[in-house]
Amino acid sequence: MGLELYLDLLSQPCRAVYIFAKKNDIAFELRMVDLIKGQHLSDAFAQVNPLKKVPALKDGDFTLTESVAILLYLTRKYKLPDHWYPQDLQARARVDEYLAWQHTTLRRSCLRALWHKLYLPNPQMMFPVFLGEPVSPQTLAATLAELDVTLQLLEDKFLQNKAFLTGPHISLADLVAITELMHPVGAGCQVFEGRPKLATWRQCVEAAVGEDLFREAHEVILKAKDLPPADPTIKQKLMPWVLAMIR
Ligand code: GTX
Repeated sequence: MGLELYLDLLSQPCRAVYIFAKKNDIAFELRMVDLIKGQHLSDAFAQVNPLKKVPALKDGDFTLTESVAILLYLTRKYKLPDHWYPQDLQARARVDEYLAWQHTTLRRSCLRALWHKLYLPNPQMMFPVFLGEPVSPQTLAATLAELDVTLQLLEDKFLQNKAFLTGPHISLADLVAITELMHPVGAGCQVFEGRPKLATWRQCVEAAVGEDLFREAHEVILKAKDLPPADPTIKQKLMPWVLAMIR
Protein backbone atom coordinates (compact mmCIF):
# COMPACT_ATOMS: atom_id res chain seq x y z
CA MET A 1 0.00 0.00 0.00
CA GLY A 2 1.30 3.47 -0.90
CA LEU A 3 0.80 6.70 0.95
CA GLU A 4 -2.45 7.04 2.93
CA LEU A 5 -3.64 10.25 4.56
CA TYR A 6 -6.28 10.12 7.29
CA LEU A 7 -8.08 13.44 7.21
CA ASP A 8 -11.23 15.38 7.89
CA LEU A 9 -11.25 18.75 6.17
CA LEU A 10 -13.17 20.26 9.08
CA SER A 11 -9.80 20.13 10.79
CA GLN A 12 -7.35 22.93 10.07
CA PRO A 13 -4.14 20.83 10.26
CA CYS A 14 -5.79 18.31 7.92
CA ARG A 15 -6.49 21.06 5.40
CA ALA A 16 -2.82 22.10 5.46
CA VAL A 17 -1.69 18.52 4.77
CA TYR A 18 -4.36 18.03 2.08
CA ILE A 19 -3.51 21.23 0.21
CA PHE A 20 0.20 20.50 0.43
CA ALA A 21 -0.12 16.97 -0.96
CA LYS A 22 -2.53 18.00 -3.72
CA LYS A 23 -0.60 21.09 -4.74
CA ASN A 24 2.59 19.06 -5.06
CA ASP A 25 0.94 16.20 -6.97
CA ILE A 26 1.83 13.71 -4.26
CA ALA A 27 -0.18 10.55 -4.89
CA PHE A 28 -2.13 9.40 -1.85
CA GLU A 29 -5.21 7.47 -0.80
CA LEU A 30 -7.60 9.73 1.09
CA ARG A 31 -8.94 7.98 4.19
CA MET A 32 -11.76 10.15 5.50
CA VAL A 33 -12.13 10.13 9.27
CA ASP A 34 -15.40 11.88 10.07
CA LEU A 35 -14.86 13.76 13.34
CA ILE A 36 -18.51 14.66 13.72
CA LYS A 37 -19.46 10.98 13.49
CA GLY A 38 -16.74 10.17 16.03
CA GLN A 39 -14.84 7.95 13.57
CA HIS A 40 -11.54 9.15 15.08
CA LEU A 41 -12.55 7.39 18.31
CA SER A 42 -12.95 3.99 16.64
CA ASP A 43 -10.71 1.02 17.42
CA ALA A 44 -9.81 0.80 13.73
CA PHE A 45 -8.45 4.34 13.67
CA ALA A 46 -6.66 3.84 17.01
CA GLN A 47 -4.50 1.29 15.16
CA VAL A 48 -3.29 4.15 12.97
CA ASN A 49 -3.13 6.83 15.66
CA PRO A 50 -3.46 5.69 19.27
CA LEU A 51 -3.95 9.37 20.19
CA LYS A 52 -7.16 9.28 18.08
CA LYS A 53 -6.52 12.56 16.31
CA VAL A 54 -6.30 13.61 12.68
CA PRO A 55 -4.29 14.14 10.57
CA ALA A 56 -2.37 10.88 10.40
CA LEU A 57 -0.21 9.34 7.69
CA LYS A 58 0.52 5.77 6.76
CA ASP A 59 3.30 4.97 4.32
CA GLY A 60 3.46 1.20 4.04
CA ASP A 61 4.12 -0.02 7.58
CA PHE A 62 5.19 3.41 8.76
CA THR A 63 2.66 5.58 10.56
CA LEU A 64 3.06 9.21 11.56
CA THR A 65 0.95 11.73 13.42
CA GLU A 66 1.15 15.50 14.03
CA SER A 67 0.54 17.78 11.08
CA VAL A 68 3.91 19.51 11.24
CA ALA A 69 5.79 16.20 11.32
CA ILE A 70 3.65 14.97 8.41
CA LEU A 71 4.34 18.08 6.34
CA LEU A 72 8.07 17.79 7.01
CA TYR A 73 8.04 14.08 6.17
CA LEU A 74 6.46 14.86 2.81
CA THR A 75 8.96 17.63 2.05
CA ARG A 76 11.82 15.22 2.79
CA LYS A 77 10.40 12.20 1.02
CA TYR A 78 9.55 13.93 -2.26
CA LYS A 79 11.56 16.25 -4.45
CA LEU A 80 9.50 19.40 -4.11
CA PRO A 81 10.04 23.08 -4.89
CA ASP A 82 12.53 24.53 -2.41
CA HIS A 83 10.33 27.44 -1.32
CA TRP A 84 8.07 25.21 0.78
CA TYR A 85 10.89 24.37 3.22
CA PRO A 86 14.09 26.02 1.96
CA GLN A 87 17.51 24.38 2.09
CA ASP A 88 19.07 27.69 3.12
CA LEU A 89 19.83 27.47 6.85
CA GLN A 90 18.31 30.76 7.91
CA ALA A 91 15.36 30.72 5.53
CA ARG A 92 14.48 27.25 6.86
CA ALA A 93 14.89 28.46 10.42
CA ARG A 94 12.26 31.13 9.74
CA VAL A 95 9.77 28.45 8.69
CA ASP A 96 10.68 26.38 11.77
CA GLU A 97 10.21 29.44 13.93
CA TYR A 98 6.67 29.96 12.68
CA LEU A 99 5.77 26.27 12.93
CA ALA A 100 6.95 26.22 16.53
CA TRP A 101 5.11 29.45 17.39
CA GLN A 102 1.72 28.71 15.92
CA HIS A 103 0.81 25.63 17.88
CA THR A 104 0.11 27.34 21.19
CA THR A 105 -0.99 30.70 19.79
CA LEU A 106 -2.86 30.90 16.50
CA ARG A 107 -4.08 27.31 16.84
CA ARG A 108 -5.65 28.01 20.21
CA SER A 109 -7.13 31.39 19.29
CA CYS A 110 -8.67 30.25 16.00
CA LEU A 111 -10.11 27.04 17.40
CA ARG A 112 -11.71 28.75 20.39
CA ALA A 113 -13.03 31.58 18.21
CA LEU A 114 -14.76 29.08 15.91
CA TRP A 115 -16.51 27.19 18.67
CA HIS A 116 -17.40 30.17 20.84
CA LYS A 117 -18.63 32.24 17.93
CA LEU A 118 -20.75 29.43 16.55
CA TYR A 119 -22.37 28.87 19.88
CA LEU A 120 -24.07 32.15 20.52
CA PRO A 121 -26.10 32.98 17.43
CA ASN A 122 -27.18 29.40 16.75
CA PRO A 123 -28.61 27.97 19.96
CA GLN A 124 -30.51 25.28 18.05
CA MET A 125 -27.48 23.92 16.26
CA MET A 126 -24.89 21.25 16.82
CA PHE A 127 -22.33 23.25 18.72
CA PRO A 128 -24.40 24.11 21.78
CA VAL A 129 -25.86 20.62 21.59
CA PHE A 130 -22.32 19.33 22.00
CA LEU A 131 -21.44 21.81 24.65
CA GLY A 132 -24.50 21.43 26.78
CA GLU A 133 -23.73 24.76 28.40
CA PRO A 134 -23.87 28.35 27.23
CA VAL A 135 -20.95 30.44 26.14
CA SER A 136 -21.51 33.84 27.68
CA PRO A 137 -21.16 37.08 25.67
CA GLN A 138 -18.24 37.92 27.98
CA THR A 139 -16.46 34.67 27.12
CA LEU A 140 -17.01 35.28 23.43
CA ALA A 141 -15.70 38.84 23.74
CA ALA A 142 -12.59 37.61 25.58
CA THR A 143 -12.00 34.92 22.95
CA LEU A 144 -12.30 37.41 20.09
CA ALA A 145 -10.00 39.84 21.90
CA GLU A 146 -7.42 37.08 22.29
CA LEU A 147 -7.74 36.29 18.59
CA ASP A 148 -7.16 39.94 17.79
CA VAL A 149 -3.94 40.04 19.81
CA THR A 150 -2.69 36.88 18.08
CA LEU A 151 -3.54 38.25 14.63
CA GLN A 152 -1.60 41.40 15.45
CA LEU A 153 1.41 39.29 16.41
CA LEU A 154 1.09 37.31 13.19
CA GLU A 155 1.16 40.55 11.25
CA ASP A 156 3.88 42.38 13.21
CA LYS A 157 6.28 39.56 14.02
CA PHE A 158 5.89 37.28 11.00
CA LEU A 159 4.27 38.93 7.98
CA GLN A 160 5.68 42.43 8.41
CA ASN A 161 5.90 43.93 4.90
CA LYS A 162 6.59 40.70 3.02
CA ALA A 163 4.34 38.92 0.54
CA PHE A 164 4.50 35.72 2.61
CA LEU A 165 5.19 34.95 6.26
CA THR A 166 8.80 33.88 5.85
CA GLY A 167 9.91 35.61 2.66
CA PRO A 168 8.98 36.39 -0.93
CA HIS A 169 7.61 32.89 -1.65
CA ILE A 170 4.99 30.66 -0.12
CA SER A 171 6.25 28.19 2.50
CA LEU A 172 4.79 25.62 4.87
CA ALA A 173 4.30 28.47 7.35
CA ASP A 174 1.75 30.20 5.10
CA LEU A 175 -0.19 27.01 4.53
CA VAL A 176 -0.37 26.21 8.22
CA ALA A 177 -1.40 29.79 9.01
CA ILE A 178 -4.07 30.27 6.36
CA THR A 179 -5.83 27.00 7.15
CA GLU A 180 -5.93 28.12 10.76
CA LEU A 181 -7.36 31.57 9.96
CA MET A 182 -10.11 30.08 7.85
CA HIS A 183 -11.51 28.42 10.99
CA PRO A 184 -12.91 31.64 12.53
CA VAL A 185 -13.84 32.81 9.03
CA GLY A 186 -16.01 29.67 8.82
CA ALA A 187 -17.77 30.81 11.97
CA GLY A 188 -18.46 34.27 10.52
CA CYS A 189 -15.57 36.19 12.16
CA GLN A 190 -14.35 39.06 10.01
CA VAL A 191 -10.70 38.11 10.44
CA PHE A 192 -9.41 40.08 7.46
CA GLU A 193 -11.57 43.15 7.86
CA GLY A 194 -9.54 46.18 8.90
CA ARG A 195 -6.35 44.20 8.34
CA PRO A 196 -5.27 45.08 4.81
CA LYS A 197 -1.85 43.42 5.15
CA LEU A 198 -3.37 40.11 6.17
CA ALA A 199 -6.04 40.45 3.48
CA THR A 200 -3.39 40.95 0.77
CA TRP A 201 -1.39 38.04 2.18
CA ARG A 202 -4.48 35.82 2.01
CA GLN A 203 -4.89 36.69 -1.67
CA CYS A 204 -1.23 35.88 -2.32
CA VAL A 205 -1.57 32.51 -0.57
CA GLU A 206 -4.79 31.68 -2.44
CA ALA A 207 -3.16 32.57 -5.75
CA ALA A 208 -0.05 30.49 -4.95
CA VAL A 209 -2.12 27.48 -3.90
CA GLY A 210 -4.64 27.87 -6.70
CA GLU A 211 -8.14 29.14 -6.08
CA ASP A 212 -9.90 25.88 -6.95
CA LEU A 213 -7.82 23.82 -4.54
CA PHE A 214 -8.16 26.48 -1.85
CA ARG A 215 -11.95 26.53 -2.25
CA GLU A 216 -12.21 22.74 -2.30
CA ALA A 217 -10.18 22.38 0.91
CA HIS A 218 -12.25 24.99 2.74
CA GLU A 219 -15.70 24.08 1.48
CA VAL A 220 -16.67 22.16 4.62
CA ILE A 221 -15.44 24.65 7.18
CA LEU A 222 -17.08 27.53 5.34
CA LYS A 223 -20.38 25.68 5.82
CA ALA A 224 -19.73 24.91 9.49
CA LYS A 225 -22.68 27.07 10.47
CA ASP A 226 -25.03 24.80 8.50
CA LEU A 227 -23.99 21.47 10.01
CA PRO A 228 -26.95 19.46 11.29
CA PRO A 229 -27.52 18.84 15.00
CA ALA A 230 -25.44 16.04 16.45
CA ASP A 231 -26.89 12.64 17.16
CA PRO A 232 -27.25 12.32 20.99
CA THR A 233 -25.17 9.13 21.19
CA ILE A 234 -22.40 10.72 19.16
CA LYS A 235 -22.66 13.80 21.35
CA GLN A 236 -21.83 11.76 24.46
CA LYS A 237 -18.72 10.43 22.75
CA LEU A 238 -17.59 13.78 21.43
CA MET A 239 -18.30 15.93 24.45
CA PRO A 240 -14.92 15.42 26.21
CA TRP A 241 -13.08 16.20 23.00
CA VAL A 242 -15.02 19.37 22.30
CA LEU A 243 -14.73 20.65 25.85
CA ALA A 244 -10.99 19.96 25.92
CA MET A 245 -10.61 22.00 22.75
CA ILE A 246 -12.51 25.09 23.71
CA ARG A 247 -11.95 25.67 27.42
N1 GTX B 1 -1.05 18.78 17.20
C1 GTX B 1 -1.92 18.00 16.32
C2 GTX B 1 -1.63 18.32 14.85
O1 GTX B 1 -1.27 19.47 14.57
O2 GTX B 1 -1.73 17.43 14.01
C3 GTX B 1 -3.34 18.28 16.69
C4 GTX B 1 -4.29 17.34 16.03
C5 GTX B 1 -5.70 17.59 16.50
O3 GTX B 1 -5.96 18.20 17.54
N2 GTX B 1 -6.63 17.11 15.71
C6 GTX B 1 -8.01 17.29 16.03
C7 GTX B 1 -8.59 15.95 16.43
O4 GTX B 1 -8.43 14.97 15.73
C8 GTX B 1 -8.72 17.80 14.79
S1 GTX B 1 -8.27 19.47 14.49
C9 GTX B 1 -9.57 20.34 15.30
C10 GTX B 1 -10.83 20.16 14.49
C11 GTX B 1 -11.88 21.11 14.85
C12 GTX B 1 -13.10 20.90 14.04
C13 GTX B 1 -14.08 22.00 14.34
C14 GTX B 1 -15.33 21.99 13.57
N3 GTX B 1 -9.24 15.91 17.58
C15 GTX B 1 -9.87 14.76 18.05
C16 GTX B 1 -9.71 14.57 19.54
O5 GTX B 1 -8.94 15.31 20.16
O6 GTX B 1 -10.39 13.66 20.08
